[in-house]
Amino acid sequence: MQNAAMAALAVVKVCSQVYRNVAFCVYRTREAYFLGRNEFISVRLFSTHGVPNMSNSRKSSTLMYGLLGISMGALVGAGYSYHKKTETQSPAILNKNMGTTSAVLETPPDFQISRKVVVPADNTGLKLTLFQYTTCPFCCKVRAVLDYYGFSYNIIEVNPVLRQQIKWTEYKKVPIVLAHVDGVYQQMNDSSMIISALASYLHDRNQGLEEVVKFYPSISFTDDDGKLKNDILNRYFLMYQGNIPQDKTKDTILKERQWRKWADDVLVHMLSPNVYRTREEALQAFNWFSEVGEWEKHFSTWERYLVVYVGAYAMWIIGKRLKKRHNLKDNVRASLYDACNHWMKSMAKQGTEFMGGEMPDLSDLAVYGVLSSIEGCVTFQDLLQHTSIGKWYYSMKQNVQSHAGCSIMNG
Ligand SMILES: N[C@@H](CCC(=O)N[C@@H](CS)C(=O)NCC(=O)O)C(=O)O
Repeated sequence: MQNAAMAALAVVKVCSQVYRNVAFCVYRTREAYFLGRNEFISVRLFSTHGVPNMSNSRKSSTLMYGLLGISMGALVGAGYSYHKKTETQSPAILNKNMGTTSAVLETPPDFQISRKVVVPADNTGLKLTLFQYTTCPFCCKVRAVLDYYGFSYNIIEVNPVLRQQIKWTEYKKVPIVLAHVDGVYQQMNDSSMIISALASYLHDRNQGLEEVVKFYPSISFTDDDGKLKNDILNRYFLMYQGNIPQDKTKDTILKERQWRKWADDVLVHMLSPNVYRTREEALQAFNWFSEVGEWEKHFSTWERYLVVYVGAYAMWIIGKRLKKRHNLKDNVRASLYDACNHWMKSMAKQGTEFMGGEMPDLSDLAVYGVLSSIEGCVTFQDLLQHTSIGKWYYSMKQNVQSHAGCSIMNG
């Protein structure tokens, strides 16, 4: 924006200068012409005062041309800046049709399964595989949903430094989920899309998962800095296909969507600056990640030390940048407490145990999932001490671990 304004200003200046010069030349030529022929015409043409005085006439006509020049310059400048603006905006959306739908694999990538979660109630036959970092908040969110509804799934722990386990895919983030449908493997990227697709599928299994996934295309576009981005714009929408569940209203659907988005856009950004607040806390956090992610089992010793020590130091530095980028308070804990108090107060206002009412909804699962990613960190202990979120959190944990939402598996 600043560049466009500077360019417009420069063009206005140049144009008005050129116009002044051109106007002056035209004036001189016309002056010479009319002086030779008919002074009256010359004066009438260039002076509105009708005083047959050459110096007045010259001044006013210069003024007029100056003004004309400035307005033309401004016009050209505005046109130029509009052109520059539209020039960078026009190729913003790069997809020709509907965006890119998630990939389908004939054979699954061959990696050692880190852990198997088996829930006998799962009758979907989807044989889900989750590629994850154990303590990534987005992966924790997906696990919270899978566990709550009672899906069986395999976990493949991805090495956060070498990331060999996701070399097979162009999408370079975790979580990724593969689902076995009709003899092939449907890939799903992005935690919120995975959750929306699976929840939509559970709501109405007549729409096959491969069909549901097609409702979440990835759109490619260039952002304001000209960087290529991919985004699933409707990732928080559930595909009810006009068949809204009985216990939902338009308002509760909207509220669930907004809080899910809040979990991703606000709450998640509180974590790193808090967890990596000091070097000691960063190291403590990484040691807990290593323990809970069983890095000793999955990675070689040198890989583990590399991740723990280099990771902790790097994140301590990055945490400070993230604090600024996301406008956290100087005391970063206060921002985290504020966010959690906001969540708790909204629930108290509703007078229900969960944001979803009597039972958790996807927003409860999202907020719980995000917070569970720091459960073993000093930050989480501080959070329990300084806010009243503990009761809701442990109630959520109990519901998730007992697969309290699994009744949906049977219709
Ligand atoms: N919008 C994505 C964000 C996923 C994400 O940023 N994941 C991080 C891990 S927490 C990641 O994989 N970053 C790339 C990397 O580690 O190289 C989602 O909701 O799944």
